[in-house]
Amino acid sequence: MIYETFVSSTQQRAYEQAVKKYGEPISVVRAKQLEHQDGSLRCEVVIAVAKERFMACSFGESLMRESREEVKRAFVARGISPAWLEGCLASLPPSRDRASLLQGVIEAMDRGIHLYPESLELPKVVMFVGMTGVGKSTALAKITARYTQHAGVRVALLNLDTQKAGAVEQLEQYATRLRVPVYAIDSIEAFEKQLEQLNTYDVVLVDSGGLSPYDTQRFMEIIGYRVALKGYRIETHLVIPATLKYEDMHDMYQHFSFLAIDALVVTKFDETKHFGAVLSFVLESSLALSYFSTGQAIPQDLRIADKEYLLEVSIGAIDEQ
Ligand SMILES: Nc1nc2c(ncn2[C@@H]2O[C@H](COP(=O)(O)OP(=O)(O)O)[C@@H](O)[C@H]2O)c(=O)[nH]1
Ligand SMILES: [Mg+2]
Repeated sequence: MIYETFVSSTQQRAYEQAVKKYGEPISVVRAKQLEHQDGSLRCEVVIAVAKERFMACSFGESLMRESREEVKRAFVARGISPAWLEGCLASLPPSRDRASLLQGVIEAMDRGIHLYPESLELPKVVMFVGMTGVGKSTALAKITARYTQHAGVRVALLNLDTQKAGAVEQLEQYATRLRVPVYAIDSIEAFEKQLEQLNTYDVVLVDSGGLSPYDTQRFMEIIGYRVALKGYRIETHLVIPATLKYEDMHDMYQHFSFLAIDALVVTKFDETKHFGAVLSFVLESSLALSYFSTGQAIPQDLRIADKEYLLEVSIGAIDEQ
């Protein structure tokens, strides 16, 4: 047994302090009231508690806080957003056990990553948007190769990137290799006309680079309308490289926020070793992942997005330290 003294100006208050710390029932051993020279009261309540209860209530809180901080630091060191971690740790049942906190965070990450399954509901228009140089055309070529593997699926490419030097030739080269037609489109009118002519195609992949946001917006409205009229589904994928800073990923998303983004393609997995920014962005934006690009080679350097891979590269071996 441990004897602990609570002091306050009234006995009631001293007793309440003890209850606040230990909860009820409490075994009071002694209560004493002393009067100071200035007339104020000093009231003492002495209680008896079992040693385990004393340790748990005296040090449990600070141990829990310490474990939580330690787990948070481990993830922050891997570039995971502190704000996301705060929210996540606050939602977990309090624990002093570091391993169970780590496990809790990893499970929350697993639940927080959403996937966008590749659909063969045809016909459809698949549109890739993103800033210049992020890897849209390369990823589009790889995905074109995937669709052409399905017997009887007719695939065509539309290239709206007529501004970036060499972009038309680049896509033409890919298209020749993949044996699909490609059309360079320089206006919304040309797009409408071309889509009309492609009405026997099942998958029309659109490389949208080079358009200003305003044009993209107008363009999307028109294809939304046209495509729906023809019974096409539309998928809009935002393309972001894993090499970007977290804030830049948010800015890019913001830049294209006028579009209804269905999915996120993450490129350049091979160009960094730090994936905390991507993982944080995925968790905070809740965007569903469709593909990962892991290199320049077409078509092989492509993965269907999967949670295990993203978690492995971003926080692998975090529990072995
Ligand atoms: N290392 C690496 N390079 C990539 C990847 N994806 C694209 N690139 C390269 O990045 C550059 C820009 O790609 P591109 O597809 O033309 O970008 P776009 O302007 O968005 O269409 C090219 O040199 C690509 O080969 C990737 O996953 N890994
Ligand atoms: Mg391009």
